[in-house]
Amino acid sequence: MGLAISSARVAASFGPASALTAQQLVEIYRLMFLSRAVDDREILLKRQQKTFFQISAAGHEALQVGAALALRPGYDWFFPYYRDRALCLALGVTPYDMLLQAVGAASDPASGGRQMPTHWSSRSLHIVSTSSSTATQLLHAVGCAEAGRYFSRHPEAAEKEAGDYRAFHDVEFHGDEVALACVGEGSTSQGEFWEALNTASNQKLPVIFMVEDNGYAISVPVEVNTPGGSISRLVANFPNFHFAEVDGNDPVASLRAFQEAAAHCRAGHGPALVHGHCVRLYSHSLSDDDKLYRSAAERETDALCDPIARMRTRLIGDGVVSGAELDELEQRMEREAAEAAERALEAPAPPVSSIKLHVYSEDLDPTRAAFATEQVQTAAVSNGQKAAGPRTMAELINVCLRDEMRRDPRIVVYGEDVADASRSEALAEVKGKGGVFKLTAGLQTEFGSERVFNSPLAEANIVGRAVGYATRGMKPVVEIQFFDYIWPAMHQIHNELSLMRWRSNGEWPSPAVIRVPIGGYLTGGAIYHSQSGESIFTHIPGLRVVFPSNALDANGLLRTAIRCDDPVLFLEHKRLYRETYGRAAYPGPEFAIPFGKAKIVRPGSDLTLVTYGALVPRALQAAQQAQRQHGIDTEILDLRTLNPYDWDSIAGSVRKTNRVIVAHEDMLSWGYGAEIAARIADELFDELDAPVRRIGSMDTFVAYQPVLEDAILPQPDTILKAIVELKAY
Ligand SMILES: Cc1ncc(C[n+]2csc(CCOP(=O)(O)OP(=O)(O)O)c2C)c(N)n1
Ligand SMILES: [Mg+2]
Repeated sequence: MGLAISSARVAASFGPASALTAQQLVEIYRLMFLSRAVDDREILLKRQQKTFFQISAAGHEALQVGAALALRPGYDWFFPYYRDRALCLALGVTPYDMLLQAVGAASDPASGGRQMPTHWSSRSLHIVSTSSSTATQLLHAVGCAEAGRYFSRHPEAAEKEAGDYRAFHDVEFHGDEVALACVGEGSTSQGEFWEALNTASNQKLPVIFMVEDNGYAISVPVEVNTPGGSISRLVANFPNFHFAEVDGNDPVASLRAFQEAAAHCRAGHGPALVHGHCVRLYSHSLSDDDKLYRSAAERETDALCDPIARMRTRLIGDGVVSGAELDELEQRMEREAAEAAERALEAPAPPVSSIKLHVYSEDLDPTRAAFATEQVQTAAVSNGQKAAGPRTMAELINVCLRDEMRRDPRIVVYGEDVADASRSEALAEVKGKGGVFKLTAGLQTEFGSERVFNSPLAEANIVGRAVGYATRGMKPVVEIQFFDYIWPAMHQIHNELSLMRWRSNGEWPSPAVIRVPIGGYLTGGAIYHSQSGESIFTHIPGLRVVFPSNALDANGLLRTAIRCDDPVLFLEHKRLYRETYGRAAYPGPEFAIPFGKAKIVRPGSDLTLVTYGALVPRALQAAQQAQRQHGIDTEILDLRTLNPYDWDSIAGSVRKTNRVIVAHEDMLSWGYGAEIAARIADELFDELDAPVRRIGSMDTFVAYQPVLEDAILPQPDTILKAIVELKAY
């Protein structure tokens, strides 16, 4: 036969796997072979020290090509992992694109030279930026599928809005698109795998999980990761799933398995899991040597299963194509890989000046004056709120959520216990829960269960899905019930949420808001309901961190957090939720406060006290005593946002008073104050008449017994003592 084969994919015209044309069969072979040729070319470059890392798809090509050809690039959504070269080639990523990433070129379309090779991303193909973390991407696929379903039911939510993040997020949806989530068999041990299956199953989401089972996770064989050795057996009881186990060395069987899986998902029956058995023909990566832990016999057995050799034999044996024609095709693919490498090696590296680009949004700066809106008091009445009177921080946060949800249909609110009642029959007769602190009370009742709902008790699930929602242009405003339990979500916050924009060179922003009750002074809160730790999060580039001390600031800063285009950690001090201190009248639905603007809550001339959160009212108490008892006039600066923070206001105040204390509730050592104090010492040394002082809690945990809690956390007396000592220095 004549081979009319181009290097471009033969479109999305693959019919049923049972009726493939000769040309389609050869196209499958071409994609598999091209993937191997690019791998081998990259290995050569790495050995020549022209690239810096290599990991291959060798042995996985058949399964991956089968998956890709069952789906539609730019229509369906793809969450690949690092071994998915053949998948991405078949979706439309070119060998040149791949080699640009291998050499770390500025023009690498996936990351601009920021990520290792095979860390895929393409907006036009709907390949969402992938990290090196195993299994995090599965929860993104779940959130992505939820968002697609939401838009198809609420198409009006896709409309653009000039005044906020929506201006920069185009929405695409069709109603029957699926999300493909890929993972190795070893990585199914990660909790995030099970958390993703949980929600996909419960919500009947159109997600296909592809488990690429090559029997090894680096050097660890499958039976160590998977009890009984078969992930298919372990997952078999998840409701609503379509399950398939397939010979992943056979591309036609794989294609059939994925076509059936896609049909199940597109029909709205729920998710699917395709467990493909394949082989890892090379070591884990070029940094690994599998001869150190695999027997020669085992490696030889795997080599005999090489899906490319098998497909070649089959095509020739079935008379689809001659050996000579395949020889010619193979040479052409090798040439294509070699030429792509040659061109990529000439591509310039990114300039050093580009490093800081895309850490945060360049489009929408949350420090800008546009976020400093006027109070619109009249709106309070038209918005159906009670007559203006002092409202607690808890109330004004709840009201802000309600106002923003009315304004922006892309907002969803979820977390543990945040719904009024998950069972709709109960909702008719009960008042509703609305969060353990009642911050989300009434939201489900007003906005319905599609926009306000309970998550499983799994913090990585909450944040991972938020990344997926944000991928599609939605605005998840999620709650972690207590700061003390944020740690299971830390992987998603640090490696995914905060990094998406930078690692994809600006292609995939992830502007979710995470609201978190934080802090102690609860009298009995003890170790697991009193934690602070904000500096751990201000140490993460890409993440905005907000920490209001009063009702009005909480309202205005939460509005900015929701409207801006960066991920925000919004810390709410539990002790301040219902305090008399800091109550305020409802400021209206447009009241916003820009990030990075500290507030002078008490002007003074003798010394500066830089603080935030629950230490603001305690510092005020101490400052009043210092004035009364010692005649010391303390200026108190409430930072309000910790990243960004208002250096200009700190510097201005220190220049005026020449003495400064930085005070926070969190532990002293390595705390937030260490950075501020170091910068003051560095940049304002000449302005200082005394050393920079810091106040924080003891370097321990917070105990249950109130006598101990009082001693551990900084009190007004602690602050007063420091003020008096510093003034006398
Ligand atoms: C969360 C996390 N832990 C550890 C690693 C290091 N690591 C990279 S790949 C890998 C093995 C993965 O095995 P498997 O899921 O079977 O995929 P395979 O590489 O075999 O395709 C490990 C431990 C990582 N990247 N991410
Ligand atoms: Mg594996």
